[in-house]
Amino acid sequence: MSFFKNLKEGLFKSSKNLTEGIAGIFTKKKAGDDLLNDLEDLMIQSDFGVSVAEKIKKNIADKKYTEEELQKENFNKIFSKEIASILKPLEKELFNEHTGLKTILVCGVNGTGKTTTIGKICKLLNQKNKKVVVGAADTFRAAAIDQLKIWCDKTNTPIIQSEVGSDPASVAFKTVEYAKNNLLDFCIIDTAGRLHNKKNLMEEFAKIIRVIKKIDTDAPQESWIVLDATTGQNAINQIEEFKKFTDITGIIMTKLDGTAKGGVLVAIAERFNIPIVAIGVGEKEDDLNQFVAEEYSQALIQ
Ligand SMILES: Nc1nc2c(ncn2[C@@H]2O[C@H](COP(=O)(O)OP(=O)(O)O)[C@@H](O)[C@H]2O)c(=O)[nH]1
Ligand SMILES: [Mg+2]
Repeated sequence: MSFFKNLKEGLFKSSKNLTEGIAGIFTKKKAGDDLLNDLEDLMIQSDFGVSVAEKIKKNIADKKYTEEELQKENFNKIFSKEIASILKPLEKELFNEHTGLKTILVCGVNGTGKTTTIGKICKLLNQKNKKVVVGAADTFRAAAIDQLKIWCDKTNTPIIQSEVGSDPASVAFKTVEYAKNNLLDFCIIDTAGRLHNKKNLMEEFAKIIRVIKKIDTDAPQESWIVLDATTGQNAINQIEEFKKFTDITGIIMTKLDGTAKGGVLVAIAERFNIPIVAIGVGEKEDDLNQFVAEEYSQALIQ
């Protein structure tokens, strides 16, 4: 499997940015504090966030490397290890073993990649011979339902849908009901790109959760938020809003292929302590990777 290669390609923009940035720091032949201050600046520019940048700077300083150890050749490795150590506790299996039905509610604002990601997940589950149903609870646009239907057809996944404008909570209810009656393994619910500043939309989101609990009191077992890496720090506000309605149990960050600021994932992980379940590095069906801290850090700093 070319998993790692693909990830390196997917994170190319970010890794180029960081690698060049680090090379730039070293051309100035700086050592010690100067070097670490420059690294901190580079990290902040690359959306790692001030808190992560400070933490990594301090961690490296505390280790009291000799000038020799802090040579350019070793530096990438030292830096990438520090990033991995922040991310490691946030690793989470995309599909850990479970018994019974697992309902996954997929949330996030418009255009972050929810529907595409669900399609990719269906393909993975199909390969694992898992029994899945998908609910088209984004009923606001016909195109949203059609788009999900295309993915489901491609992956032989049953879909529960209703006409445009119908109640999303009712679609979600029927989907969980179908999953329960047919003894399925997974029930995945696609939701509308709820603008978090439109209160009525958020209320509908809360209603979906209320209604599916009538069938399964433990549902949703997972609430995953899909975040678009190219929106940078804005993703932080999105988590804050959705957290008010559901316990977010996982983050999926998409479009990491489209940004040079892949550090934003580290900023978010550190800030919220929410596990990262997967990362999207392209539009195609195979462009979804399980999140592994070391692999991500190594791909980020090559
Ligand atoms: N480059 C890239 N594009 C993506 C990725 N994930 C989704 N997209 C694209 O983002 C756009 C919005 O995706 P969609 O799934 O419709 O978002 P939704 O509104 O959250 O359901 C589509 O053009 C997708 O092809 C990704 O990981 N990388
Ligand atoms: Mg969608």
